[in-house]
Amino acid sequence: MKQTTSLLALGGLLLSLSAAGAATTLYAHYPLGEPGTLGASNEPLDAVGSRHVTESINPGAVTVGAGGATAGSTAFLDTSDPTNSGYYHLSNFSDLPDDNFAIGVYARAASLDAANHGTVVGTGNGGFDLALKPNGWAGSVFNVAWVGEPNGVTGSFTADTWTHLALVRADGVSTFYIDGVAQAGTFAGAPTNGLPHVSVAPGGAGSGYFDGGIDEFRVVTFDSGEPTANVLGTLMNVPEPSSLSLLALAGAALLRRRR
Ligand SMILES: [Ca+2]
Ligand SMILES: [Ca+2]
Repeated sequence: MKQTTSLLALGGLLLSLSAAGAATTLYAHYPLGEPGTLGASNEPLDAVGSRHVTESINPGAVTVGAGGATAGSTAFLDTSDPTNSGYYHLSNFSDLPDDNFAIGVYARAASLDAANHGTVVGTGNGGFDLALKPNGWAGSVFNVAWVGEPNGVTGSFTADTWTHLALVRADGVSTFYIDGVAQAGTFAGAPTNGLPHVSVAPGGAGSGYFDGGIDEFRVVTFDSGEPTANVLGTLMNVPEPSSLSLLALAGAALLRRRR
């Protein structure tokens, strides 16, 4: 009887966890390389809806790399050719809310050389921007303010190593995350979303084109008060750490009761 009660409790916990997870919603997902996820000129296609990124700059220099940044990915977009290449779309992020939303992407580059610096992904001029900059991986509200250390986080870059970058605006506060870890320095202003960018900064400009690997670009919205672990878990496509530890606790309780 005790075991039945425990199993019911565990079932209830699982239900509540899945309900909690539903409070983070995928707004767009660009797998970037798997069959059917790129357009005619390797344009990033949205797997959630139809927010495809269809305007291209020198797309002939962009290739598809085999293997991916995570277990859930088998291919990625490779912009490492020195040619300035990138993708954008004129308007299809205009209904992305400016609060309780987040963007995330995996990126890597061969070196921190200036030639590789540029926007990895972004949501427009005045929107969120994840980039490689002189100090390392960088978050900003483009042309408005850095989120975290200016010109990138010193020591955050390792050559040829996939790194997850995320910007989360939760209840008015924007924070830059590297591999799921919050970086010092937040920003309270509201981003202006509008135009998705991949491997090119809004407006282009000489140093705006990222040269490297780009994988699994996700954009999410979420409810006020949503645990950050759930938001990052969805962006990184890994189980939420909080859920895993809760499950471990529930499992331990069940085992204790069985003895
Ligand atoms: Ca991929
Ligand atoms: Ca390039």
